Order: sequence, then structure tokens, then C-alpha cells
Amino acid sequence: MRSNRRLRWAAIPVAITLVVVLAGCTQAELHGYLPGFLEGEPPVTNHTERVAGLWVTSWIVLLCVGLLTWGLTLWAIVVYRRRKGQTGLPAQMRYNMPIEIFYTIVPLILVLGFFAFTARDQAIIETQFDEPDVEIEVFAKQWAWDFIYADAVDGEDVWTSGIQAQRSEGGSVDQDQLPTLYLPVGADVRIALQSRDVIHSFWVIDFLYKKDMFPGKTNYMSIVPEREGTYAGKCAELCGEYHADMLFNVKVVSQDEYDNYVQSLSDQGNVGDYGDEFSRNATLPGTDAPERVEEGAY
Ligand SMILES: [Cu+2]
Repeated sequence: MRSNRRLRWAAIPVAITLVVVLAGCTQAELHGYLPGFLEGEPPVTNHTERVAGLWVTSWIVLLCVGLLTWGLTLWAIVVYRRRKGQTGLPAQMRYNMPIEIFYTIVPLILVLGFFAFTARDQAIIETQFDEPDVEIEVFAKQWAWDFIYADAVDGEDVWTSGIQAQRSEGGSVDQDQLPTLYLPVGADVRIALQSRDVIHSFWVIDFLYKKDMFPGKTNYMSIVPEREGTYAGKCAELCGEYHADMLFNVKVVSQDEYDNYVQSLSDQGNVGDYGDEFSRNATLPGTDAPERVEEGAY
């Protein structure tokens, strides 16, 4: 009873300190210094708050575990230090059931807790739009990106085919020549991720999410971009010599600007299918072997 009351008194200054410290936090600090959070601006996508929440909560829990562990370690070092005149080993303790149960149960609760919250958030983030406003197909290729805007202009696909980062002699990247994916702000976007050759990974840093891209298998990502701006993207799976130059940008723009952009692709003649026929591997499962050309066919 007495220790309970003492604990309650101890909790008050801890709570006050937390409130004062957190109230003075900037957006960047509240989101654990993850990229993309700006004071007074909407989050980058509909998922970023959730990802940041999981990250920051995990850190706070783990920091508490750390403080407890470091505190107990220091306490043991100080209280049980060797005093003047002491010799030999101190009394050795073993089979302390309460302590053993404690350090079995507590980590188990922590691991199950992390698993449960991660599984919950992942299930929500991985739920794909059945009827997206905008459907994008992304093909990764050594070492650039092709973006296909499905049914974007008069029911037809339009596309861009990218090249890898072009560097000046000093090594800086020419941003204008990077492959650029346009997305309309506020739209339900579903992105189909595929590869033309080896395994790559689609990573837009400020989206706080990445996903592998495999030849012969399509992965999906469903998001609502919520803040206009330009966001850096890169391949996040070591994929060969110029992996580091496999960069792109995502431009989140107004619906009008998006419509103008896809129309401009159509005007340039980038219309129609730009799919698997440009992939390197022509012998994937489900593909027929190339037919032998009849003699004299040439
Ligand atoms: Cu790659």
C-alpha cells in the first residue's frame, strides 16, 4: 500500500516532464526524425502517420527497457561493489524463480506486443484499393524506371521510359533527366510493381515504405498522396553496376497539372502498351518457347 502510494507520487513528476518535453517538440521530433514531416503541412501519404507512430512508440518502449536495464546495472555495480577488506567471491545466487519468471515473461510480452502492432499496421497499409482513381504500372530495369499510366488518356495507356541518373563530372545528378512519376494529390493510387530483369526495390523515401520488385511477379502498393511536392525515390535492392544511379523523382501535383502531364505524354506519342515485351527475360513461367522459324521464311 505504502509503495503503491509512493509510486503514484513518483509518476506525477514523470508525467509532467513528459508533457512539458513533448509539448515543445517539433514535427520532426514527434515523428522520430523520420523524413517528410513539416510543421503545419499535411503528411506525405495517408500511411506516413501510421508508420511514424509505430516507429516512435517502439522507440519509447525500448528506451524504457534500456533505462531500466542501465539503471539496474549501475545500481548493482554501486551497491554490490567490493568493500575494503573483502576477499573471495560473494555469495552466488541461482534458481531465483521470481527473477527468472520476470525476465521470461517481460520480453515475451514485448515481442508479442511489437508483433501484434506491426501485424495490425502492416495489414492496414497492405490493403489495396479495389477501384483506384489512378492505376500506375512501374517497371524497374537495370538501371532506371518505366512508368505507365493505365487508361490515362481517352482510355489508353500513356508511358515514359527512363534512363539512369546522368552525372556531371563533379558527380552531381541532373535532376531534369531523372525518370519522374507524376501523381495527383488526394487520389486513390494503386501502383503495380514489376521488374524487367533482376530484383529491384521501389523506395520513395518520404513515403516511409518500400517494396521489392521481382521479374515474373507483380507486387502492389496503394496510397493517397496528401501533400504536393517533389519526392526522391531510389532502388533499394542492390541490382548491379549502376544500382546507385537507379534514381527517380515523384511529383505530387494538382489534378489539373496531372491531367495536363498525361495529355502531354499522349501528344508526344507515348501511347499504348509498354509492358512485358520490353523485359529481358522471355522464358518466364507461363511463357511459350520461341517458335522455330521455318526454313525459307526469310
Ligand atoms: Cu535496382
